[in-house]
Amino acid sequence: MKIYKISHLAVIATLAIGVFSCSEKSTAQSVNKVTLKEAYADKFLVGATLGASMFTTPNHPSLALAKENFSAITLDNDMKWERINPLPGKFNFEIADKFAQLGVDENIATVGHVLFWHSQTPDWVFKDDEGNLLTREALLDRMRERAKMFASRYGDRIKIWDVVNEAIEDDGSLRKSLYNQIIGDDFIEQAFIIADQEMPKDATLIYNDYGMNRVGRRDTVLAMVKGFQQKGVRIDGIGLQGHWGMVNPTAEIIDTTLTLYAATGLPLHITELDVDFLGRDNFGANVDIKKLKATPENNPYPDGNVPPEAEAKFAKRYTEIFQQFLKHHDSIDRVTFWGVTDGDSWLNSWPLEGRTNFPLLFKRDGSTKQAHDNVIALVK
Ligand code: 9MR
Repeated sequence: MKIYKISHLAVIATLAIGVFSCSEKSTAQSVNKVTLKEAYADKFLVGATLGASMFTTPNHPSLALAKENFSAITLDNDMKWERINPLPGKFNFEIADKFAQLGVDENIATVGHVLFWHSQTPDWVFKDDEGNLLTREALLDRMRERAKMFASRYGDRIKIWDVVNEAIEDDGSLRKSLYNQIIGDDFIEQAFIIADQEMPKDATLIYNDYGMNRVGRRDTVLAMVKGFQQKGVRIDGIGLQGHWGMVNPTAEIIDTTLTLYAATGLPLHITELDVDFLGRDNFGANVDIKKLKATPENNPYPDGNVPPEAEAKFAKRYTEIFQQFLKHHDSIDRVTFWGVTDGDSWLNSWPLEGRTNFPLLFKRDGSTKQAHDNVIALVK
């Protein structure tokens, strides 16, 4: 059992004490409603992603909601290479420091996102002083420096790491990123070897990707994990992002997908869950897709008022998703939502700029949706 599971148990203990000792002082929400982290405490961690503004805006409401409702947190952007280390030798640790400390102060598991990703990585990372692409060895050295930096600054506090993100295409081929171009087809393996050597031994090292149910990607990931296990290359978890639609992937496909990944013996992490209420089933979560325009057809509720029938449909979709997570809870260590409230979600500006989307369990005003209550009712 990983260390973050111990803090998970602490959540249950704190709860038990809380019920007897301080119910009068608790907020209305915690008296009347079981929170997500409480409801799922003996199943898996329930997480949410936090953004920089939650740390820089005094009393940001999403931060308070995160503390109250979630047992794991991830930073959406501020540990990415372009943010934390935009130029050689220049580091911005302010937000990541606050994030890591929040985890300690609130006894919330923290996730390091992300060591190596082709996106949001500055050009200088791949080039030498003359602007030429680095050699394989020079890039591997640069990656090692980054792993060392994270390990020395956060290794004692952040115990779950997305080591490589989105390196495999839908059809199962390796993404032709600069990492792949410079290092070669063993880029993912080299990244995990570096992470194993540099990150603490009690950290959970994860391969993370979207569309993990797509047969091409799925079979490549399964073969890769099997290969790592046979060769003794350390990998500690499989991350399924979960940027899903209102219909796809179906419950049946989620079931099959979780069954197949669980058969590797590695714990599964649902790392970036949201349901695209407005529809995007054909776009996946590929950040390279060109941005389109919002129209009244694809942005039907700009004032935020969702009709009850649509709210009920959304609740039903989350219910079927969590039914699958519960069915597979022995294999799942964490389910993290990509954002706290609808207002925080990246889906308000992707793939269409300026939409009012509704992908999460908390409304813009912080109140809970029927979907939230349904998800909790499943474990009562
Ligand atoms: O949530 C992030 C958003 O604020 C950024 O604009 C976007 C840029 O690519 O990245 C988002 O997070 C992504 C995550 O790091 C990796 N998986 C897909 C997520 C949504 O794009």
